Amino acid sequence: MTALPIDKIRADFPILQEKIRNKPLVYLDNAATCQKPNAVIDSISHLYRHEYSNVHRGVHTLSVKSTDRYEGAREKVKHFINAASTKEVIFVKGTTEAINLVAQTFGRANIGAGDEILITAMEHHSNIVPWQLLCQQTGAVLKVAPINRHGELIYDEFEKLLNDKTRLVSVVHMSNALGSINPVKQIIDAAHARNIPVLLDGAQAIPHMPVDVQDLDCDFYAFSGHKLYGPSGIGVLYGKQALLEAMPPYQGGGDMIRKVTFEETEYNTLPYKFEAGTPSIADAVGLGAAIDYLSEIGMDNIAAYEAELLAYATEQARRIDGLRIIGEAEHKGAILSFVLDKIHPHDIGTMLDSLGIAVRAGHHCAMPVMDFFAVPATARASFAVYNTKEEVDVLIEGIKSLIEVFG
Ligand code: C6P
Repeated sequence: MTALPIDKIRADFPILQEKIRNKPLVYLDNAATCQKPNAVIDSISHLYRHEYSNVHRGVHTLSVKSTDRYEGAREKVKHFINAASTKEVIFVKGTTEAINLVAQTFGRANIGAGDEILITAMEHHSNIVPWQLLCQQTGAVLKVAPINRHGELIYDEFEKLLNDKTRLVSVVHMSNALGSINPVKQIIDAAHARNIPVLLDGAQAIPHMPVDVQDLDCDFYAFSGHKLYGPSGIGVLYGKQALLEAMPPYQGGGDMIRKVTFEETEYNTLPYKFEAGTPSIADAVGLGAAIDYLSEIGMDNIAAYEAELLAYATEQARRIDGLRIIGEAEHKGAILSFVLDKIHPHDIGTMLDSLGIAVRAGHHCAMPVMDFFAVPATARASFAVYNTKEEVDVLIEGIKSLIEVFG
């Protein structure tokens, strides 16, 4: 296996020492949310204990300290995704809010009746419903590029759907239900050849691989802090500066204004134009700490380690009679979705929990994917940098034992 100091990494995550039902916790629900290292927990605690106040509002020492820490976190995000400027890094609640923001600002301003928005058949509901709402509001049409039985985008079909009416392409970078990694550079190049901007839903990709928004040349990139070993309640919308400048604000309130009279309001500059109200200050600081933590390990190292873990888990899972993997794309991130003959995924989840193993069972907020594969739900094991081959073995043994008892 790739040489990462896994014991040391595991020791950084206090929750991994917990016992669940008297068994050592095997946490394999990282795609839903992943656990937090001491560095993140301590950074939040330190802020609240020593440096906390509101940001951008006060001249007093604590407000200045909090502002520095909050803006410092923005700087860390900028470097992490290689944005050209901190003006392009908008703090939001998470991926869901980031996509809704684009739909209701860029979308309302640029997409009208008869225009088309192109997504794929493997999207999370967060990258479907905001566009359906926009279509209801504007008369635009949602187009869906199909996937194949491996869970891969059928690229040729995607390209055929690009046309003069397409105003935006919005695709998932890595699918949460299948693990498939989309050919996003190819998608962006094809869309840009027709002057169509592209949003990437990076909720699942960002914790598993290096992301360089300038290299990708995406127009928007959305992700959540809580899937990146940071706190919940914070996420990022990256947008190219020129696009963000041209977009109307999302919400009105404090901080997003420069001057207000009853007749007229002048909006603040970027990124504040899109950050109305008191932001999630401590959560942003925690996200900054998570980024420092991951940068020290190295995203390339994480990607290589998790690829080996996934390959090992897949090989073991394929040997189990009656287990069907849902999502076998050639390019895949560290997600193993599966179903078992005769045992409902919810029962798989409950029974594995009794062994201390946390997996997610359900439709994973991707009901169209479940419909496509004609399953009501799947069980999903999703891996993080702190997981081990030994934990994969525990999972595999757990699955075998429940097949023996209930299959
Ligand atoms: N997927 C999962 O268990 P939020 O909830 O805003 O942080 O992220 C939404 C979201 C958007 N896109 C993708 C690809 C996602 O995976 C998610 C969240 C979790 O798969 C919770 S449903």
